[in-house]
Amino acid sequence: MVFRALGFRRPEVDPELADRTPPGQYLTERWPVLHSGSIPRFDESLWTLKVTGSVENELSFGWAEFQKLSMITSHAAMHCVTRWSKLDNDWRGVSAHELIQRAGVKPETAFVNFICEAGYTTSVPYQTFKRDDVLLAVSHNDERLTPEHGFPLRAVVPPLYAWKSAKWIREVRFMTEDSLGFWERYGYNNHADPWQEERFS
Ligand SMILES: Nc1nc2c(c(=O)[nH]1)N[C@H]1C(S)=C(S)[C@@H](COP(=O)(O)O)O[C@H]1N2
Ligand SMILES: [Mo]
Repeated sequence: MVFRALGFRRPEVDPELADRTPPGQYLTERWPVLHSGSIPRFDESLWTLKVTGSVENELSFGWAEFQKLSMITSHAAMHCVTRWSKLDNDWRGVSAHELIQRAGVKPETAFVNFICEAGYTTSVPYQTFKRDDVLLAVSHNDERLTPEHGFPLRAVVPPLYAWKSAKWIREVRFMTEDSLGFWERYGYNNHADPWQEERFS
């Protein structure tokens, strides 16, 4: 089948890999590129990351400023709804916790919207965003993100299908109610748990 020809492996060959691979997924060592639209150009003088919505302090970071925030590493798998999974990624970036603390997220917050270049959006429950492994990443496996993988900044939400890991993010908006994102409006499942195979709604 075509997946195997492209270097995708069935995880069943190795129980240890099978345990880490959600149902219906194939493993790849390469890193496929997947997105709608074209790769945005980065202009350091115009770029900002905004933190808005149900917070005590709305924030806006320039690129240099953002680099000075303390960073964490998150070791995680990546699962695309088109059935490829890439295990063992080391992401480095600013943790969700760091943004939550700096912005002072209000108690009524229930969802987090990621707003990206060219209008791409997606959202996650605040409960998920608060996890220790969620971050806004600037690098992958010790190398700065490449433009096709989200440079300068992407969200990484390991427990959910990868369309929730928004590339080229420009705003994190805390919300009291949910708002459907780009792929979710096309019928992708808004819960997006790969272990439950929540692919489409
Ligand atoms: N801005 C933006 N981010 C996006 C997407 C997109 O279309 N636009 N696609 C998502 C999907 S469906 C996947 S699988 C991952 C793929 O990330 P990668 O190209 O780095 O592998 O990016 C996600 N982030
Ligand atoms: Mo995807």
